[in-house]
Amino acid sequence: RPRVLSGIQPTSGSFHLGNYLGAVRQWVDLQEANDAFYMVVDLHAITVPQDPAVLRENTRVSVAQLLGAGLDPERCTLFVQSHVPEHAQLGWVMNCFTGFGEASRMTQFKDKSAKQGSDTTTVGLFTYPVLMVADVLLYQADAVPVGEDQRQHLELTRDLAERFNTRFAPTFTIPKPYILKETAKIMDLQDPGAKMSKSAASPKGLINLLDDAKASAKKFKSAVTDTDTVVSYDEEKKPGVANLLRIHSALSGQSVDQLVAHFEGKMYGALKTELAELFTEWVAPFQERTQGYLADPAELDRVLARGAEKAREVASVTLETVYDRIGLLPAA
Ligand code: AQP
Repeated sequence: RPRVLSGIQPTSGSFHLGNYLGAVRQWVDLQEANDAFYMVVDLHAITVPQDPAVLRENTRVSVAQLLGAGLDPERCTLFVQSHVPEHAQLGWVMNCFTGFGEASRMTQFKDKSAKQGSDTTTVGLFTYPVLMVADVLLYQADAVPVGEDQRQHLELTRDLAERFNTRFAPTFTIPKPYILKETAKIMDLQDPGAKMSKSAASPKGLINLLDDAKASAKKFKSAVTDTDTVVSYDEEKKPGVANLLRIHSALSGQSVDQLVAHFEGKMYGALKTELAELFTEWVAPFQERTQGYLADPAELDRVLARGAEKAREVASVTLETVYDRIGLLPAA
């Protein structure tokens, strides 16, 4: 069975709709026919300041949300990144095979560090993509389901894997990004030129899955569109409407063409109201399941212990091969 691997940061008390539609939904689908490894990447989260108690709690909430979204620990391996020390270990090795210039070209780092300023930007944030390289290569993943914003990091992963394989011997599977065009980039509801992100300029543009559904419905209803009135799909001229249509399509299963026909002769308000209803219907059982998992911390711990054990079985083999290939002396 093909191997898939992906991760999500526990950096907020709730995933947002972009995380879900861009990544987590595909994780759930892919667990059926693949050997799937999914993790909450707490080591990535500490590249920016975190309150220790909040980080610990958010890690649990993240795991509960993944289960609430439909991950099944019987079908996939679900774990926390720091429970598998091989990530940090291979991360260091891959740092030593990454060019400084190469790492400096990562646009996510450039954007984030420009916002933070050089005194608060950590070296960890700079090498974040290299840790992600290690995350993927440890599991010999064939495919990595992510949103569009991770494409460049995946290209770095492929480059480093090829470099290593050429210099030593075939060691790593070269992974492919698994990015679904329709949901690769969910946009901010208030600023359809920017991707939906937890660091959004205005909370009104961000749909958090664990927020009160009524508040989210309001956000859909006040989404920024344009001065036209016809519901049609045009990413360039009508990015706000295009984003709402793509979200509707993802939640309802209807194609964008079907939706455009459905909303013919209706105004934007109809699209927004329907979308608010669709989301509310979808999110209620998701929230209920998530709360259910959070109410049983012992079960959550069992899932994570088993997940880490299964992950280490694979990760330790890769790390041992890498250490051997590069010439580290095995411990006696
Ligand atoms: N807007 C989005 N559309 C589609 N996919 C998205 N992803 C994130 N935003 C969108 C995908 O979600 C997965 C987890 O990403 P992450 O761990 O980087 O989550 P995050 O830090 O919560 O993402 P943000 O909100 O984008 O954070 P900041 O503001 O810190 O950059 C990934 O597969 C990602 O592609």
